[in-house]
Amino acid sequence: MNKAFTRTETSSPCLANFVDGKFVAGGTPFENRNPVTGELVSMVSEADAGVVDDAVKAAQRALKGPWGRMSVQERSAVLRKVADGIMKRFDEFLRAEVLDTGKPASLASHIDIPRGAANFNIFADQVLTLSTETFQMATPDGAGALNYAIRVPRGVIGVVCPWNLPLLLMTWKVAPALACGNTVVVKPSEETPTTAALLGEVMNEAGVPPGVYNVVHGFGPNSAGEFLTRHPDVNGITFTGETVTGTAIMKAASEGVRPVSFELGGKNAAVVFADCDLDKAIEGTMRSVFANCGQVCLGTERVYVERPIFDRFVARLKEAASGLRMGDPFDKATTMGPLISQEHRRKVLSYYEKAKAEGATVVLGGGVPDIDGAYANGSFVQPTIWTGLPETSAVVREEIFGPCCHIQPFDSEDEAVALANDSPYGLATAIWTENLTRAHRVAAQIDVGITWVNSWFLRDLRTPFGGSKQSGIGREGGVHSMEFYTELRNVCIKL
Ligand code: NAD
Ligand code: 6OD
Repeated sequence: MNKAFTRTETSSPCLANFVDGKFVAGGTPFENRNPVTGELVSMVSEADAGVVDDAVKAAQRALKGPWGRMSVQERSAVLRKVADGIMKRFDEFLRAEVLDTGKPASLASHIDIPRGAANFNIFADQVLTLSTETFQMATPDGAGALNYAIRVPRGVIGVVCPWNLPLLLMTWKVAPALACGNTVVVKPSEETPTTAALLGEVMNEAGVPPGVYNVVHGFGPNSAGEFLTRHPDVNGITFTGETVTGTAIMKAASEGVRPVSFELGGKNAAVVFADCDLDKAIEGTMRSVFANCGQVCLGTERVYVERPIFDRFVARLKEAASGLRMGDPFDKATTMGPLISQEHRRKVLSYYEKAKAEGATVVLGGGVPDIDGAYANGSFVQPTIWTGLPETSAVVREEIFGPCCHIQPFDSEDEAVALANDSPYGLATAIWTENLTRAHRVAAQIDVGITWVNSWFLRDLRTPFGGSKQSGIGREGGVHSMEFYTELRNVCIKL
């Protein structure tokens, strides 16, 4: 049986690597634990250097097999079948994502899983309309020459993914890479390996040839992540994760001068003007701070509010955040899950302690919730709001990646822009104002890749997505993804 989970009568289920269309065991299995209860979800087979090498070799072979000979139309049709395959097994993907991440099923069922499928459909469309360029040039003999560019796949793409939106972020890379005719070796996060492996079953069902999509499980340094990114036959690397990991991967990619596409960390600001629609600003900021327990790269951790509405805004956000409910992710009443792991909880709580030590006013939360019973071993933390910290505080400058924000007043538009820009990161911002002239003016001045006005995480998948400064290299989405996953070759014809 070619299934993601292998099981013997005596052992717990073990999630396998997916290489050349088959599920294969690797080295020593590691544990995947549910962050809601701390219980074992499954064992996961860690790919050793040999398994990673097998996966890369299979991906190289597949470039020259039926995949490499398929027309763009055929590839596009196969990708649509992959999207259909995810939707057919929606409940299975949903359960796997919820068990791995602990996020509420209500969230994963309207974001993670449908977007996993949508990513295949959008790039199946996109590849059909991809164009290149032609230039006619004069030559001394008067006959001229014609230049035209053709697009070719880059080859084998190493795809290294984080744990916060596992299926969504992985397919956001895999779908355009495959649409362009590449093959991939995916290294999902060690925290959330299941949906990447399940997708292997869907790939087989959809008729994706063996070796086109491969999955290797494991960790970063001295494990599958490093083996993959250092592998000389990987032709390009796409990575989403922490900026510090991006730095390590960029060093690995420099051997052999391989191109990289990076979506990295953020310390995103929201700027709330006094003329905003306060109800909408509170609803949007609630999502941007607390959705996915604050573990969204685009999430807001710094909120700047114009002074006349500062006190009202703080009180309203506190009231709304007090209504968040933690518990069983499959219960519709649950609106906030745990952090991904006990290790991440220790990191977030260390910032909660720093905030107190640096003299923050703790408006809400600041610790661990009083949850007992089945969830006592979960990695829950309280939704937390601070005011009163200096802008130099580590809590205001560093990415925490938890359900928390610091709120600071401002007195002028220029001051708000300067505060928002005072960060080594530049991923996203949300501006709340009913004055559209101001919105355009401020949006143009904030040094980020993505600005929302009166909304947050409203996604058109054709638009450029990515970060400035230390938040990334390159843009994903629509044609921008295709730029990374293809190489342009110019053909010059002397007429
Ligand atoms: P992470 O950087 O710790 O891990 C990401 C992946 O890299 C994992 O699969 C990990 O095993 C692997 N890895 C770690 N070290 C490696 C190494 N030396 N070589 C190769 N692979 C290695 O990130 P995370 O904790 O999984 O995710 C959270 C981070 O991701 C946050 O910083 C968040 O802002 C960022 N993120 C950014 C975006 C974006 O679009 N900009 C989206 C989601 C998450
Ligand atoms: O919506 C997307 O395409 C995307 N890449 C979202 C990233 C969220 C980060 O946590």
